[in-house]
Amino acid sequence: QQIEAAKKLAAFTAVDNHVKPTDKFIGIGSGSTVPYVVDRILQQGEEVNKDRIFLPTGFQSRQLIVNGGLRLGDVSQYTHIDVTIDGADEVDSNLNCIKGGGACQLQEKVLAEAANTFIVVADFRKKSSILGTSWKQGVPIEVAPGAYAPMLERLKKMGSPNAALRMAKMKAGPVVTDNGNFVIDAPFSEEDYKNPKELLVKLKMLTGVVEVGLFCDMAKAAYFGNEDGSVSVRW
Ligand code: DER
Repeated sequence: QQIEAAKKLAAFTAVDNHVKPTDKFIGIGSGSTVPYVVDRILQQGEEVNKDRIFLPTGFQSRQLIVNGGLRLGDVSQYTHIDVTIDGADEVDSNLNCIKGGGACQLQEKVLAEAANTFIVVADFRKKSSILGTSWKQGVPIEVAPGAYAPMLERLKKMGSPNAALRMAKMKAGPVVTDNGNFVIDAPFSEEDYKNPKELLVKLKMLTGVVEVGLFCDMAKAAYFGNEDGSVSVRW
């Protein structure tokens, strides 16, 4: 429906604008918007895709590449890639993103950094001026299992009283990431979200942090599908 159409529009527009025939190494993000990215890349045809290598950002992303019959590559072998396209949970007016709703933010950030061009694709719900406006679940923090309890206490003292361990829905116990870690979701105040880079640095200093779902100064552009069938681009 409207949201799916918006995701598809953002993904198709981003691929058309940023996946050139000469691009050989392509990072594929995670979530429910990136399947449209793969669909659009497949529409570029076997001729151009047969010479490309696609790098995943997690198990779901790897499945998209394999199921699409595309060649899988690992960032440990291809450390400099042409373009990575990924979704986001929210994007502010300076292209800072909250990511990690799908608990894949470590590998997503690795692939975003390894790319010459990092592009975000999202539906209209993700387009905000300040982070925390639409995404209320908080900053996803991947944490080593042995450190989650003390980290929760630290987070509560540093401005996230509602920080919580992310519990699984179809499995007893917490969500476990592709890397075998837990996720803490830590909501912050608008004041904190106004300086996402500062918040990111503070969170990275917590003992046991594996990766923080704040992507600052990384995206080159963000494409949003709108309710009215138009697409907005933020540079
Ligand atoms: O976890 C992530 O960062 C993913 O990119 C995900 O949050 C994107 O969300 P989507 O399913 O709305 O595309």
